[in-house]
Amino acid sequence: MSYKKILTIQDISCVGQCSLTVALPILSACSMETCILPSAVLSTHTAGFTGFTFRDLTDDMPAIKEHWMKEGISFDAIYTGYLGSVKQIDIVKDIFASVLKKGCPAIVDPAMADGGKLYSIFDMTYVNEMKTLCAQADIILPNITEACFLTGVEYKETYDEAYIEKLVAALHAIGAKTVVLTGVSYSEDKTGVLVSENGEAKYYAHKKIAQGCHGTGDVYASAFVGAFLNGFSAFDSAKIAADYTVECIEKTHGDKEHWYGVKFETCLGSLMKKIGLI
Ligand code: PXL
Repeated sequence: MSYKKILTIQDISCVGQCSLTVALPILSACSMETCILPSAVLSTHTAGFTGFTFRDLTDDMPAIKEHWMKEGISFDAIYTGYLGSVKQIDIVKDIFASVLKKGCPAIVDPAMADGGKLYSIFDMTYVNEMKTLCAQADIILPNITEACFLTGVEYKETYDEAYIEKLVAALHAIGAKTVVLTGVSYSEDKTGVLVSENGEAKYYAHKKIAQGCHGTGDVYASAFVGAFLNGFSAFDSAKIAADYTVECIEKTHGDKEHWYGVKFETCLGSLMKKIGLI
């Protein structure tokens, strides 16, 4: 496998184990050059902390891209997560068009919602703009809440396979090519991921750990991207990322002080083994 150069665009939450502080170490462990474009700098993430600072970096992004273009810098993949503003979504589309190598994947995690609700800084204008970014992506990784916001399908806590089929069809209808839908659970003790591409859907179920954890969406997406760029299929990458995320939750579960993220660093060796890097 050749040495790849990936760009990931998401915020820096200085404390909280999410977004870039998760993506950068995980992708580096997956043996690729990881370049970053921070969308915003926050003192902490926004889920559970109050009074966080927020420095929007939207206005810096076009000049950063222009400089890369002047230097002839381009990427083998671009992976986006939490973005700081509606305007940034347009800038990201321009970045896809100008510095992503031809035929290389644009991977979008529409990180904006969970548990039936949008994260605190987002509104429907942001959702509608995110829909247009997902339409340009090769792979999207929404959870069920995000999928419902993107498609207008009603959010449900309990559902059957027909509901998930309808949700996935609606995601493809907005233009998404490969859909990796996370948090799909048909029973009390299991959850899983559904991968739909080329008219075929495959489901992988794994253990559900009762307590919900922050930051697991970013751990999951980063591990998925790491495996995918190492040559695994979307479905095998989804399985590797799921098993790794479960291990991270298990390492964290039970530590009441550590409510804001998962101890993903303690399992990086295991992820590297699953990918065949060690
Ligand atoms: O993707 C999770 C995430 C990332 N970044 C920030 C967040 C959250 C979740 O709340 O607040 C700033």
